[in-house]
Amino acid sequence: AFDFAELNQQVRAQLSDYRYQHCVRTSERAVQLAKLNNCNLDKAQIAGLVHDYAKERSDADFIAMIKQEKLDANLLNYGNAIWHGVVGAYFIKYELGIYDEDILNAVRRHTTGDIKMTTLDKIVFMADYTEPGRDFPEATEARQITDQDLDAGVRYQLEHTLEHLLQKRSQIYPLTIESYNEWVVNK
Ligand code: DGI
Ligand code: FE
Ligand code: FE
Ligand code: FE
Repeated sequence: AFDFAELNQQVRAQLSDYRYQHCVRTSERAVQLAKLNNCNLDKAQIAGLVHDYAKERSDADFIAMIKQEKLDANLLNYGNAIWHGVVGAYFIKYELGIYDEDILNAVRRHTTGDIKMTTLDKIVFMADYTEPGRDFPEATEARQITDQDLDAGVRYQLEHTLEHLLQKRSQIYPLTIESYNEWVVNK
């Protein structure tokens, strides 16, 4: 049987306490959303726990992995905010031995969303944004919307995150824009 307690310890060992606690809350929130949306509870629990596993790795580690896996060279123009999901999935695969592509894809998509998202992708994306430790102004509304309608939650997060990034004049990753166009504009 899969040893969730062992996985917990491996995640804990890689992260500061506050980020580990965020991962635990995201896992619990993902299970809650999986129950509401008829999704596999084990995959939601695991994906929620590991989604930020690589977040405290060095830039050098990410750059080495981008090269090793021959990932899109455009990734090199971004940084930790984008890398920890899309590149982080490879650390999860090789170091934690999680080969389930449903889980790995949910991790890959948890920061930017994607044009097409599975129910598990949406659950991890929204669990990360609405776990009880989130205290930004939109969190309460985001929780209520997400509990009622998972897709509406995805639209809400994509819209508010892009707004936030524009206000900060952050560099926008192309997939972030593509997700926004698909979910917020074309729907
Ligand atoms: O890892 P978390 O903080 O739990 O949450 P996250 O992975 O969803 O988002 C990490 C950060 O990345 C968050 O501050 C929003 C930001 N982000 C999302 N899309 C983009 C982005 N940052 C940049 N620069 N560009 C993006 O397209
Ligand atoms: Fe993250
Ligand atoms: Fe997220
Ligand atoms: Fe997170």
